[in-house]
Amino acid sequence: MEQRMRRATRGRVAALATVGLMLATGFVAPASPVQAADTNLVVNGGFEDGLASWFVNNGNATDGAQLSATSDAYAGANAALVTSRTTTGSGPMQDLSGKVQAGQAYTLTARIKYENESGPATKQFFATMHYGGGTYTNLVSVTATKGQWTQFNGTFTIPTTQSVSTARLFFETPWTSTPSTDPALHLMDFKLDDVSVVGAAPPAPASKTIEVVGKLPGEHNPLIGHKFGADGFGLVHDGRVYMYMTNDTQGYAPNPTTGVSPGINYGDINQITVISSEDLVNWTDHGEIQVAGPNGVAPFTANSWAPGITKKVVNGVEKFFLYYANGGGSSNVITGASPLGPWTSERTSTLIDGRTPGAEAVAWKFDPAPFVDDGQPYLYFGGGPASTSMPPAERFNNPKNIRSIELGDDMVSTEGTAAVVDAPVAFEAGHVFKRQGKYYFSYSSHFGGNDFGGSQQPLPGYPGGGQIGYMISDGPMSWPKETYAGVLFPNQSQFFGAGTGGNNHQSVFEFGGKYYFTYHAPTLNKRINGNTTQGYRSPHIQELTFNPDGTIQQVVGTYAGVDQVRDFDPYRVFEAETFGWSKGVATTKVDGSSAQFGAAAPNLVVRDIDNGDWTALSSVNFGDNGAQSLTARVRALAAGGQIQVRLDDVNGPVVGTATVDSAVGQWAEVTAELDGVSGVHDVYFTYTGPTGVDLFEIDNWAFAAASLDLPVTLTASARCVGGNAYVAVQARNDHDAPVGITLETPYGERSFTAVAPGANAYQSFNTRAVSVSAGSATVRVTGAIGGHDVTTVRTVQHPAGTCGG
Ligand SMILES: [Ca+2]
Ligand SMILES: [Ca+2]
Ligand SMILES: [Ca+2]
Repeated sequence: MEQRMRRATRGRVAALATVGLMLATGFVAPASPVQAADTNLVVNGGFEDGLASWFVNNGNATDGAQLSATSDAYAGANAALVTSRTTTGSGPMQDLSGKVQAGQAYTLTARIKYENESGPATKQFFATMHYGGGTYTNLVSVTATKGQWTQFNGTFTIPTTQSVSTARLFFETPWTSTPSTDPALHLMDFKLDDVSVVGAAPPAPASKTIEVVGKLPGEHNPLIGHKFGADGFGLVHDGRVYMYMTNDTQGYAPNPTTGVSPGINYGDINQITVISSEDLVNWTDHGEIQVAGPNGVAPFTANSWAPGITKKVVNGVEKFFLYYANGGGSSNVITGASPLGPWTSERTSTLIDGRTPGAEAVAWKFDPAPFVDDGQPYLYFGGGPASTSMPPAERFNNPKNIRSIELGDDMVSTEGTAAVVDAPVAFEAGHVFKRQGKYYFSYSSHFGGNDFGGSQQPLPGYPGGGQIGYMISDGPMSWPKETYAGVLFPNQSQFFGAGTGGNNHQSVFEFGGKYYFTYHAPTLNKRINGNTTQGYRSPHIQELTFNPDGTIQQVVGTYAGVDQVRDFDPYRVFEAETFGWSKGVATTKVDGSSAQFGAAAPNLVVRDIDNGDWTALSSVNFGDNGAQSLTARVRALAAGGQIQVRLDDVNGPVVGTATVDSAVGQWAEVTAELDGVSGVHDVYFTYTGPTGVDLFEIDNWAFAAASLDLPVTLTASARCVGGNAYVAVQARNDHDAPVGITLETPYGERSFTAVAPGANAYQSFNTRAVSVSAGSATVRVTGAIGGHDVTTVRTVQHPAGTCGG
């Protein structure tokens, strides 16, 4: 079937190639769109980097050959040699997907040579494009003479209707279904050199930037509106909450025209997204950890879903252990020196897999959630279809598919045998926290179906599909079904409506004396695409409250979310990738460390800033004395950009403007003088400039407080007492609160504490000489202004003085 398609395609292609040649010879050259851009799309076309970027066509299962480098080159030191060809299509291939474009014309050149003694005196060769499936198009052909380098040199135009999502260029001999009947004629070895495909530059990758306001001003869910994140797991460390999430944005690929992405493919995901906050409303984007895959921290794993994290002191060093699902089959852990890394792998194979004692019957050995109880670490994991050895009703109600196991003191090994967590209607997402001596296990329930014994009745009180149930126990490894306590959170679609159903995954953390519940919902996906969502999930948080008997009050999902737990402090350097709300921007990791989080932490910048885009901070406390200026570290990308500072609304009054007039392409600091900014406000940074271009990127911000000086009135004099000259210094406290005052002279110093408003500090210093030259005294005033500790240092001059002789 496939081969017949190939044959049918060939005739059509020859005609197209002819059209291409007409274009190239100038018949309609003035209209040709391609001649302006001379970009060679082929990498390593001269094989001077060996076989890098080349492989053997494997479009059909029967295709096969050996590819090697040869020093018998047309040019340079190397060419490619293909031997052991099994089909006529078996030849050197390079992937041009994402580079060539429909409707564009390209010029293809290459040099080819064959030499087999038993072969024909001349032989036709094709340069062919495989567009995926059974679609092959011959682009350019040449008839070579045995033993001589012969040049491919032609032009081809890709039809406007051709899908180019797959486009793989290769070299072959003319097709026949039975090449083995005459291998000398059909399957000869050949050499290839100097391959180029020149034409329009590759299109820029489609933008992933979320253009809608995904988190509405005033609302606190979803936590972020500029990217997705699922399976959030909260960690509290050093006054901040860190959220680790499955990077749902990784495979997000909105169609540039429709704005709709293909549905989420978990197989694409091998990164974990990290955000953090000290107030639960303004979140800093720390980017992604490349956990799995060939370039990952743990390259022996392929995926990184559903992270769980904890910290523990091991051998005197505090470390952070980030567990994750390597797809459904196993779980693993990487180690961080801080919540933001750097990350290393202490293992060379997965932590939880088919070898884990007690986990043999668990279908999906995933969703690992760590819990440390007074230094003893545990891991909860598992889920998926119930064992078919159980009766259908039991498979449905008590599938016994989740496990608990002790971790070793090193946190990267297990000890003993995993024990069953008999969670009713369990599916995935086990998690444990402890409160007032009781252990709480929460989990996500299954959706029924054949994996759970078909259509069955849940037992009274047991969860429905896709809900978060929980159990309360006296021990971290003791979870009989009798510890089941109810549904802690119904399916998110109950609160967020059409398009927001599906799986869920939760965690619980304690912060500032309150408990918080994390879950996900495709609410940002819904804001982008309406009720037909594609499965891209966003992190949410609600407060978790308890009844007097320790049971949990069922959580209600809201866009309002949780209260901001503290005002934002603007008087420091803080990352621009921190915001409560945003519109139209994206972030990207850059080289170098974070000005706010230190040398070991990654640094991001805000990018894709167009005219009209904005970012905002919630509840910024400028204090009574107010702010004097804003400094931004920016990289101009166009002339004429500005940063406007507004209060309380995206259309609020502009209280300061920074003109981004620094050199294009260079990082620089720009400053806005601020007028009348004091007290607590939401702050909107609105971006303006020419339309149609990215204006600038922003790395970090710093507000400067209005200058803080303690008011004081100083006087100094010289006097004569008993034949000695004295220097007298007086300082009056003009502040509205008590201050400390120190008077310093070459003849001694004196300190006064708690000098009341309007009161004086006074001291007459004996010079122990009959005269004193004119000089100065230093006065040091310490106090507080608007909650800030302030020291003001002033000097005061005194005249010369002589005791009369
Ligand atoms: Ca070469
Ligand atoms: Ca933008
Ligand atoms: Ca930054």
